Amino acid sequence: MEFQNILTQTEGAIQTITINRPKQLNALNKQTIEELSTAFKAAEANGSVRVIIVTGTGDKAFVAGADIKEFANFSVEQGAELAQKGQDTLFNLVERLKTPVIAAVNGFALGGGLELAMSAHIRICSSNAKMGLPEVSLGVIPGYGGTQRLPQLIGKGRANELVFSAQMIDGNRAEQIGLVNHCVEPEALMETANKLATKISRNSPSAIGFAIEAINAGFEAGTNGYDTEIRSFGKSFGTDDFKEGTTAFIEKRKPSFTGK
Ligand code: DAK
Repeated sequence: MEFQNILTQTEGAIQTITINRPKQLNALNKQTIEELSTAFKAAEANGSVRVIIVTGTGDKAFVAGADIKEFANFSVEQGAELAQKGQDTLFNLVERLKTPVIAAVNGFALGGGLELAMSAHIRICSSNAKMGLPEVSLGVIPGYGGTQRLPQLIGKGRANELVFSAQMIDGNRAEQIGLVNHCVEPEALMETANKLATKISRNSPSAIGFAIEAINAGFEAGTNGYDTEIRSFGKSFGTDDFKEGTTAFIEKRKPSFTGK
């Protein structure tokens, strides 16, 4: 697949998607959002990709936000329409993928950049990361799910403070408050993400997909997460992965999962 603003690289079961607009600090313009959407869908459809890592080119920025030059002249209608479209095309899509996504946050993750990282299932950042939702300093609010996912991750009070103050926090603070799972030195970022991805890739893809569905269900209005868990738990008994996992245990060998 030909992309202009992103790079994809697959090694074994791990696909790395790199946002590649370094001159604009990897800001998300419309085309980049569309390319990311296409790449994530393709990775999910590719049965051999078991974990996706998303990161940004260089060590200065993961993503410095939505492309300010592009949305500066939007009207009320365009704003709402594009927020809906963006959430469907990329941010909700990522959160709902059955293939786990790890965001490897190198440098600035601001606005739409942090919102993308928060849509991922797991976040690892480098100690030089700078994260925040500065939208209110531009006269808008976070429009790609930030007002919902930030309080889910760090609690309402802390989210209120970050959003209202538009302040940035560094990687260590982000780890302290649970915004990221791990904060590591910049040179260890990709290695740490890859190690975790490798660990995840050895487990049952179908069970991980069911787990993502059940965990997400608990955060969806009008959905009972416990009911989803019961249904998905039942479904997992019908998979080849379940047969393989239990047989391998009994035979005292490592399982070889197919994801079916
Ligand atoms: N958009 C476009 N270009 C950006 C950018 C951005 N978000 N961030 C940086 N750049 C560009 C700069 O304009 C500059 O380009 P040139 O002037 O050289 O052509 C280049 O990247 C390098 O940036 P700086 O020269 O500013 O680099 P510094 O090291 O001095 O500063 C910085 C780094 C990250 C502190 C600074 O660049 C900065 O404050 N950037 C903006 C951060 C920000 O406010 N991001 C936007 C957050 S709001 C929507 C839904 C959601 C959203 C919008 C619309 N709809 C549904 C419509 C979300 C909005 C946001 O993300």
